[in-house]
Amino acid sequence: LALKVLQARAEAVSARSRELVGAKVVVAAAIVRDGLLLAQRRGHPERLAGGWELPGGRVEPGEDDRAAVARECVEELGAEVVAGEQIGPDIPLRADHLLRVYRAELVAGEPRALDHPEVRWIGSDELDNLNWLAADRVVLPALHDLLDPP
Ligand code: 9L3
Ligand code: MG
Repeated sequence: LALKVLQARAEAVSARSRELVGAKVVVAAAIVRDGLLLAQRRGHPERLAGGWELPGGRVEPGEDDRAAVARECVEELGAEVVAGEQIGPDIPLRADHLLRVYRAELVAGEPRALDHPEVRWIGSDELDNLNWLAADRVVLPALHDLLDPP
């Protein structure tokens, strides 16, 4: 319990310091169903096209991280999810952005690629073979644990 309290406090402090330095948060969803993870191939922008990622996007001003995960999944996948625990560390992106990945449970709808060219359900044996964006690669160990609990 003490550990939980400390973790919650550390999180509150880091959220506050992000606000103070103006870092913007990008969230992504790790959606697992039947032992498979949903991955998305980006079509835009040009610089990232062809790279694979966990679906998601920028948190809007005043929006909660988990609300942003849910909104992005509706926009990009046409599916409803409930965001749970963060997976892996905060990952620095270009400039003043950081990426946070949340585990997300699919609650309604069948994910479809609405914003990008392709979504695919992948098994743990395929995880390392995709052309992941550099930032998303950071959570590969955590994704392996998610698909194949140690
Ligand atoms: N990004 C990286 N990995 C991800 C996501 C969802 C996003 N899993 C990066 C790509 C963009 C920026 O964050 O540079 C904003 O994402 P989006 O709003 O273009 O999806
Ligand atoms: Mg996006």
